[in-house]
Amino acid sequence: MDYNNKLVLAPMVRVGTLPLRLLAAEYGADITYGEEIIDHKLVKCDRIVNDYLGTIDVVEKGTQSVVFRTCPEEHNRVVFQMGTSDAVRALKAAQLVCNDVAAVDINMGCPRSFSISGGMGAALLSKPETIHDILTTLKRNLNTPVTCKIRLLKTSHDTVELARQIEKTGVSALAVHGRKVPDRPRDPAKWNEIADVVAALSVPVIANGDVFDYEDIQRIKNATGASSIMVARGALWNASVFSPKGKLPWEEVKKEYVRKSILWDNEVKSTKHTLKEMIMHHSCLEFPEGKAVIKSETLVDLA
Ligand code: FMN
Repeated sequence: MDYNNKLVLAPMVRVGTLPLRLLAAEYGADITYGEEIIDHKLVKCDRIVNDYLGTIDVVEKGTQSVVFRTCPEEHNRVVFQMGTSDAVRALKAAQLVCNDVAAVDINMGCPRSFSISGGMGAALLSKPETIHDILTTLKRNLNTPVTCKIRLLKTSHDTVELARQIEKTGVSALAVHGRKVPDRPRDPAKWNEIADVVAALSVPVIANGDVFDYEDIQRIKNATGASSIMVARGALWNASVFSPKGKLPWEEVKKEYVRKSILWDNEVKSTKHTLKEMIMHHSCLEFPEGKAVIKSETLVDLA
């Protein structure tokens, strides 16, 4: 996969399922990440061809819950993001999905206590040997491109050092979220520190943080020197952020999102969560629409 000059939908838990990925791509995203899925969960799953929907489903044994759903239309642009702390388990998990996706990405930025306590996400940032093990094991054994996504370390020097070590493992690209582990989402992303990584590496760096409008894409490109840009909240709130024609009214995007959720039989929890996030940003959950979404139990209720 070519990682230059691309607009990228960021990985987002509960949000980045098939309907949002397809919607973002329709509006102009070139690469679309799925939500992070933990390797422990994946190794308990089966890969099932769903002839009815025309999808490939990764389904948890026993519960039959769909952990990941993809379709041939997105095969060349969907990135499977995994949470892991162990090379052998990561490989076993990745082998289940690697032929159905364009790349496998390892999350090295998640600051939630669940990830950190399991040695995953941002916990990996202070374990360069484990990073090396995981990435080289995946690289050696998969034919699918391998990438990872990091946060900034305490100093720019430390981030660049780690990024150089990651580059040596043979990853196809590195996404850098321009915040440090203790930073909150409202803290401004440090585009200047992403620029230091871009300047030091030959491998494509995907810059991430604080892109909310199409114009911000050029601003972050100028500030970081990165040619590929990743968008999370901007796309959650209005997936048409990727459109060079400018954003569509969010109500229109929301309707299309619900339509796609029904077409692809998206998990209710995911559609509900995503709609709540959209409504909280643009309107208010206390209004009748918000209350109705909160009460909904099925996709039909949500529609
Ligand atoms: N980052 C990951 O690497 N994996 C995830 O699964 C993930 N889930 C997220 C879920 C939500 C709802 C949000 C808002 C962010 C999530 N992130 C995750 C972080 C984003 O990918 C991104 O790095 C961060 O939000 C900064 O980008 P932004 O300023 O465009 O929002």
